Amino acid sequence: MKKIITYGTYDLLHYGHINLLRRAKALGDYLIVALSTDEFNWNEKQKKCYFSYEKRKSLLEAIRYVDLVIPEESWEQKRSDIKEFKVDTFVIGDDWKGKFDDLKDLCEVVYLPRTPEISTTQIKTDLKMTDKTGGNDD
Ligand code: C2G
Repeated sequence: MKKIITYGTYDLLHYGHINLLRRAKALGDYLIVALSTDEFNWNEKQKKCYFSYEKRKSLLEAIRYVDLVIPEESWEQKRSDIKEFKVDTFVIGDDWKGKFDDLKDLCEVVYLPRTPEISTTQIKTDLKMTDKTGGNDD
C-alpha cells in the first residue's frame, strides 16, 4: 500500500484544496492529511482560521480522497510523521517548491501546481463586498 502525506490549514475549504487532495491521492493508495492546529496557524503562520481545527478536520474527513487526518503542531514533525506512518511520498502545492527537499532522504517529494485563481485570502476579500442591496444573504 503506497502511503501519501500532505500538510495544510485547509480553512474555508475550496476547489483548489480538493484539486490538490485528488491529485495527491492519485499518487498512491492511502492519503494522510496533517492539518494545522489553530495554535500552529496563529503562532507559526499568523493565520486566524475562520473554522476551528475540529470543524476543518470534520470537513476533510468527509472527502473521499482523505483516509486519515492528524494534527500538524510544528514545522519539524514531518520527518517523524514520515517514519511513523511509513510514508512513501510527501506532496504539497508548488507554492512550497524546494522548501521540503530535505525530506528526500526519507521519501519521494512532489510539488503539485496550485489551482491559480482561488485562495482562502481571495474568498475573504471577495466576501467583504456586499451584494447590490448592500445587505448580506442569511
Ligand atoms: N492549494 C492549491 N491551490 C490553491 C490553494 C491551496 O493547490 N489555490 C494547496 C496548497 O499548495 C497546499 C494545500 O492546498 O498544498 C493547503 O493549502 P493551505 O491550507 O494554504 O496550506 P498552507 O498554509 O500552505 O500550509 O507545513 C506545511 C503547511 O502547513 C502548509
